[in-house]
Amino acid sequence: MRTQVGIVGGGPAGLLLSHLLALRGIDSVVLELRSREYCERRVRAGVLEQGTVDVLTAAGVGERLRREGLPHDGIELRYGGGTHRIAFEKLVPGRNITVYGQQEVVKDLIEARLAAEGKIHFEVDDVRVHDLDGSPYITYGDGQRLDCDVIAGCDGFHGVTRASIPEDALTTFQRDYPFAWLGVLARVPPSAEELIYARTPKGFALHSMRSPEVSRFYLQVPTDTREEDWPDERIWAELKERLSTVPGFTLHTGPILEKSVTPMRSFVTEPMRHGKLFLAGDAAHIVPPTGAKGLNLAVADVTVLTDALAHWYATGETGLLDSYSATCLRRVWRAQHFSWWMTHLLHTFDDEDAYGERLQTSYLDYVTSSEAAATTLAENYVGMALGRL
Ligand code: RFL
Ligand code: PHB
Repeated sequence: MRTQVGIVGGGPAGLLLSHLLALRGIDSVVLELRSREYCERRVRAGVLEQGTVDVLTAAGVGERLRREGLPHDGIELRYGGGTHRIAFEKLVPGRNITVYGQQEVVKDLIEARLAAEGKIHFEVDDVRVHDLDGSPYITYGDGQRLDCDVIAGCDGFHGVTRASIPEDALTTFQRDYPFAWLGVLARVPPSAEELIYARTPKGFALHSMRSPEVSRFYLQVPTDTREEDWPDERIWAELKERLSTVPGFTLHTGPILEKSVTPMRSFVTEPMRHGKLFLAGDAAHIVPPTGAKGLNLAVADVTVLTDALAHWYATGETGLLDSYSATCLRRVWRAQHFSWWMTHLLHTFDDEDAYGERLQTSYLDYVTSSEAAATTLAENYVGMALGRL
C-alpha cells in the first residue's frame, strides 16, 4: 500500500491531521492501535480554546460542537474561604473557551473521515517505522507495509514513533509532580455554571462539566493511589469538602459513570522532527491538565504541519517543513510554562513549607485583585491566537 502521509495514531492529532490534509487534496492513512469504540469512549479533555473551535469549524467538523458545546466566558478560582471570577469577556474581549468532550471531537472526526472515504485502520498492532532518512515506510500487523513520503507520529506519549528516533538525536525535558489526578464523570447536573478551580489545605479540586446532565470532577490524590481506594462515597465526601468552601454553594451528587487516575507530568521533545518523521501532539509533549492545554496543542501542531506539507507538495520548497518544529515549540513552551504555573499555584505539595504556601496565597491574591495579573491568566487560558505564537 502507498500513501502520501502515513499517520500513526488515531487520537485528535492524527484524525484531524488526516482530515485537514484531505481538504488540501493530500492523501493519508491512519493506523490506530485501539478499536473505534475504545477511541470514542476514552474520557479525557474538555476545554477547547477559541482557536481550536475556529480550526474545527473551518474544517467543517464544528456543527455538533456549535450545537452542543458550552461556551464559557470565565472561570472561578476558589481558595481561603472566598471565590473569585476571572472574567474573560472583560479581560480578553471577544475570546472565550468551549466545554466539549474530547471523545465528542474524536467521534465527529471519525465520522467525517469515514464519510469522505478516508482510510483509518483500527486495531492495528506491532506498528514500526523504517528508513526515516530515506524512503520511509511503516510495517504493521502480520507483514503489512505502507510506503509514504512522510510519517506523522501522532501516537501519544506511550507510542512507538518517538521511541524509534535514536536517543542522541533528541533532547527531552521533563518534570514529574508528586501527586496525580483522580478524574470522575457523574450523571448529575453541574453545580455551577462555570469551571471551579479550588485550592484547599486537603489538595486541589476541579469542578467541570460535559452537558446540562453530566458533570466532570478532578481531585488531587497521591501518586500511588488506586481507583479501588476511591469508592463513590469517599469521592463525594472529598469533593464536598474541597469545593463547598463558600457560603451558598451546594454540590449536587449522582451516579458515578467513570473514574480514572492520571499521573501529572510535563515533558517536551526537541526537535519535533527526525528526518521524514514529524511528531505532533502528546507524542512530542505532555502538560499537566491544570491549564487544559494538551488537546489544544495537538490541534495547533497539526494545523502547522498541514500548512507545511501543503506548501511542500505545491512548490517543492521545504522551508515550512524545516521550521515546523521551531514554530510549534514556541507555543508548546508557552503552554508548558502556563500549565506548570497553574499546577504550582493550585496544588498542595507534601514538602511545602509554610513559606511556599504563603507565596501561593500571595500570588492567588494578586491574580484575583490585579487586572494585569488576571489578564495574564485569562490570555493564556483562552489561548494565544495562532498567528501570535
Ligand atoms: P492521544 O489522544 O493520546 O492519541 C494517540 C493515539 O495513538 C494511539 N496509539 C497507537 N496507534 C498505533 N500504534 C501504536 N503503537 C500506538 N500507540 C498509541 C492511541 O491509541 C491513541 O488513539 O494523543 P493526541 O492525539 O496527541 O491528543 C492529545 C490529547 O489526547 C491530550 O493532550 C489531552 O487529552 C490532554 N488533556 C486536556 N487537554 C486539553 O486541551 N484540555 C483539557 O481540558 C484536558 N484535560 C487531558 C485532560 C488529559 C487527561 N488525561 C487523561 C491524560 C484531562 C485528563 C484527565
Ligand atoms: C475537563 O473538563 O476535563 C477539564 C477541564 C479543565 C481542566 C482539565 C480538564 O483544566
